[in-house]
Amino acid sequence: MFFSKTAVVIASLAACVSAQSSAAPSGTVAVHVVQAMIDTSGKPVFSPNEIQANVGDQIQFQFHPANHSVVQATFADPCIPISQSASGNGAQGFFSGFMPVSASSTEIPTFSITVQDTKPIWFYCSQGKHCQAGMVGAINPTANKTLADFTSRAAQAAANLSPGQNPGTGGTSGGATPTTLQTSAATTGASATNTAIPPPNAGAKLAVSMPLVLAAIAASFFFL
Ligand SMILES: [Cu+2]
Repeated sequence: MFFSKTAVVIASLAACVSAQSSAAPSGTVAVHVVQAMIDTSGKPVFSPNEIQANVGDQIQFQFHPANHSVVQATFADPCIPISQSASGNGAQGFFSGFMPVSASSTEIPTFSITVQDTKPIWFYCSQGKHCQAGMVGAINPTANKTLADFTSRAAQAAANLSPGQNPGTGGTSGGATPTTLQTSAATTGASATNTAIPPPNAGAKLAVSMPLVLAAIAASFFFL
């Protein structure tokens, strides 16, 4: 019966969501999904933009049209890659590369990191002026280092840089993807993987996509 199947799908999704807020059961990993997207008001955002995660949890960024990225920053320098930030102390950090996605795409590209310590992790989108516009986020922010503070300082940032980009060149064009960085592991608080999943466009596809997501997550562990 249709309604009972729907209920089962909703129940399984609810189970996935609830698993994100506490430690994952032994032998599994908690996955926090973050959408990189344009919201209904036309604003570029990460949704959610604030994540509470345990060590060992994964954060999976899912990329929607048109072209976003996720770059690790320091709290002090919101729209500058941690690798180019004076406050980064030489850390490499993660960078998804740019993720161009057409409106008719049949896949959602994803980029995942694994939380490796309890320190706050700060990130932003390096497309155009998305960082200044508020497309920023935090994993495990603190009372002293808040996402609100990070966001307000991002709005004042002089430039929005991708890794390898010179401040003198201004904003990003969105075309170039430094492939050497795209799948590189981070040295500060997170390790990263790239993959893609089918979009859960229709309710009927949800039951199919969840196992695929889990398979992708499982597969990613073999390559770490
Ligand atoms: Cu963006």
